[in-house]
Amino acid sequence: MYQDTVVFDLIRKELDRQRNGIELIASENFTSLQVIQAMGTVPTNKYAEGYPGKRYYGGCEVVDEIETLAIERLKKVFNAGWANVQPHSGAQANAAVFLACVKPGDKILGLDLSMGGHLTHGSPANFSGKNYQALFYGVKKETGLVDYDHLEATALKEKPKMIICVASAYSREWDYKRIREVADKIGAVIMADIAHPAGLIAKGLLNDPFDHCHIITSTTHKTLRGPRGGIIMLRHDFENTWGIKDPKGNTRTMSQLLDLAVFPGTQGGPLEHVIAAKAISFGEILTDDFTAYGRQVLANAQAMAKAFVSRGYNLISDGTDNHLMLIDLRNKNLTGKKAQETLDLAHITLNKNSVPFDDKSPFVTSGIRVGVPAITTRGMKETDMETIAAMVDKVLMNIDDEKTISGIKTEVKEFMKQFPLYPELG
Ligand code: DSN
Repeated sequence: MYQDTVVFDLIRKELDRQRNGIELIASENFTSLQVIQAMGTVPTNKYAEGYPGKRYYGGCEVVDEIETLAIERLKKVFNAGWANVQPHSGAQANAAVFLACVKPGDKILGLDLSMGGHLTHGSPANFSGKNYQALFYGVKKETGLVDYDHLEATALKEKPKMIICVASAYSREWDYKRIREVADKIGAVIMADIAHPAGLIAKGLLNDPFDHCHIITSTTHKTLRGPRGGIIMLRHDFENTWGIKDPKGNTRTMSQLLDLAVFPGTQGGPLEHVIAAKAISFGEILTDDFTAYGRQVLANAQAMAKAFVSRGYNLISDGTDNHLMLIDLRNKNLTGKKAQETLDLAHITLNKNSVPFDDKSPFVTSGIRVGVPAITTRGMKETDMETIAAMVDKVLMNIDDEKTISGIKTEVKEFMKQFPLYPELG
């Protein structure tokens, strides 16, 4: 039989890259080995369009058990009343919510992408900006904090059908209660896309959006530390109070609408091997070890922020409440693009990021986003944040000095030996 060595060699190369580098991309993490193993298993062979007990194919009795387990564990993780674990990604989860809650041409209100929002929250380049009338709120220039007054004024004037909150490059807490008060004044539904802080919310380490926001979506691979994928949840199964009916004119509960919007609305067969891996990661989140992990993420983020501030870096909003920070490099006379590309050479990975009111394009940017979930999984503590900030600073302050950068690359490799990754894989 044909045995592919080329692809497996590349996978091995990627393992080495992950092992030897410092991963500061705020949306990445390292799953447990059992999560990885589950993804390479036989449920990948199974078609299971539908939901447990209501499938369009025979032979689904085992994957029904897997998917039911994933749903029940996820509900327990977030004290949710209902969950759908089938979305292939966060974007797919959000697409399903749009399909269930708003009609093409309806107004939606989300955080501007250039202020920390997400593509699927109304960006003109995305389905959410192409099919709907996207309006945006932002952050205040002086503080870097969400401008809730602007959000409220825009909502009252424009009456969007849906308000979207939580972000991909925002380091502060959210006032979900205030957003709900606004939404209630205009009868809007709130979608909280908690992809970034989900793992911290799950452990009660950040404000809980579930009682204030009608629908919660997330990815499973960021702070939740599971396989790449998406989820949708409700704590309360809201009746349809937004005038949405099914094609036959029947009023449905929100959970029924969302299930239909995932399948058959936006997806076909679910990835049951990934759902198996999701179930495993949800089991891991329910343990005390994950609580300790979440606490360490917060402690590391504080230590990292302090280490950058002490070196003269400007943090948007002057700090962080969660797992990430956004650094404005303009006072260092650097672009985000140059910083990202040069740090890559030293095997320190992060991403360039627009800062609020950026004067540079999204391809260049004035900032970088730094996150600690992945390095915390590697076992790092507060003192290691100081070491990493010092290495990042050395690269950025010697941006065209190849010798210094290559020296840091060697230091990074040596440093990472203390934090083994998947030693079982040899
Ligand atoms: N691309 C993700 C991030 O980096 O935040 C969001 O989907």
